[in-house]
Amino acid sequence: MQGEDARWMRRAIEEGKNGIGRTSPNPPVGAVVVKNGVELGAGWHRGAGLPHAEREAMAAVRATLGAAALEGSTVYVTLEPCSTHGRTPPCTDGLIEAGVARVVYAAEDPNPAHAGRADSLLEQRGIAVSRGVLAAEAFQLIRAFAKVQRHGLPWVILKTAMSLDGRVTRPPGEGMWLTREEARAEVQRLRAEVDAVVTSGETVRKDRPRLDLRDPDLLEGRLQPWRLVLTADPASLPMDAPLFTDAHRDRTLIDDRTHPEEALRRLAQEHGVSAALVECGGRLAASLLEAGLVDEWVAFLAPIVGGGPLPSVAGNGFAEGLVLKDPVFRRFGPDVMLRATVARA
Ligand code: AOF
Ligand code: ZN
Repeated sequence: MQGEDARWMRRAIEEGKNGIGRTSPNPPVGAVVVKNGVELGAGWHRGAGLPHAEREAMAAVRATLGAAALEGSTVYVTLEPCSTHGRTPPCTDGLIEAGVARVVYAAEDPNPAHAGRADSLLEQRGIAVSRGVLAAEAFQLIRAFAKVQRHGLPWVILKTAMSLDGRVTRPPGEGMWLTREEARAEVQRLRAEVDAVVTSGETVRKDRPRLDLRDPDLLEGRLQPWRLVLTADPASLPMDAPLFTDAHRDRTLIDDRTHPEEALRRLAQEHGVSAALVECGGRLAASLLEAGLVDEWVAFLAPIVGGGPLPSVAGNGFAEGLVLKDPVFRRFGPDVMLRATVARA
């Protein structure tokens, strides 16, 4: 039974991954309906205001096999089913009405409106409940949502790139890119994972970046990310730069660089941002690390000698007590990427 449960939960997690970068302020969630060892249907939460994963999975079963097929089935869902009305009706009611026999979920809902309520509501109606199956894996799906629920701040991914001599520039006349197309395609995928891209006024002045999604496949079912420029001197921003003039300029925000925590808090509270990607120069990178605002670090290393004065992280003492956990290395063309979560020792 336990091996079976883990197997189906893995399947539900795979479904849930479809929602990454699409569901904020809600979490990505996946669900699978199983009966007699056979998958009857699966679904994932497509966005805030749309049906939750377990309702999507049950709807898939109704559409192909009819409502009666749900009776006596087991529903695997990566997150504890919700139990109060939000934008949508409670999933506990949906599961009860469908006549399912058993509900297996992975992670507890960090939203206090739902946390810890599903078990007794379902059990009172004769539905067996198992919780915690693959909870750690499923938590990876909701870590950004959990950060906002617990701290009111988005999950922040810092992206840096540097040459072998730790610089962010190339010799004069060689162009501005350190990394090649393969690594830059990965940065596009990173932008698709998040709801906002954060940069500094300095970077906007120097690089005039677009900080948007270019690939129509990545844009499918997603909005362009918010773009937040942190600056102490808004008057010095080049208002003819793409961020302020392109088709989604209404999703560009300017905030006070001297209070980055407040700016990030506003992103979460006012713009529904669960995850943000920081793409900036060394000074802002260092100040966010020093302020303990970074949750994950994606560092690219390019096999060139840059020269020039600018290191990819330019600060003092930021490394005190910082540990990088669960590092993953990957190669993109000639470049190398290290991705790890940032924790305090
Ligand atoms: C679930 N299944 O697929 C998701 C859940 O405003 P609503 O109705 O969309 O409710 C949002 C809350 O529901 C959200 O804060 C989180 O606690 C939970 N998300 N719950 O049972 C799902 N996405
Ligand atoms: Zn729900």
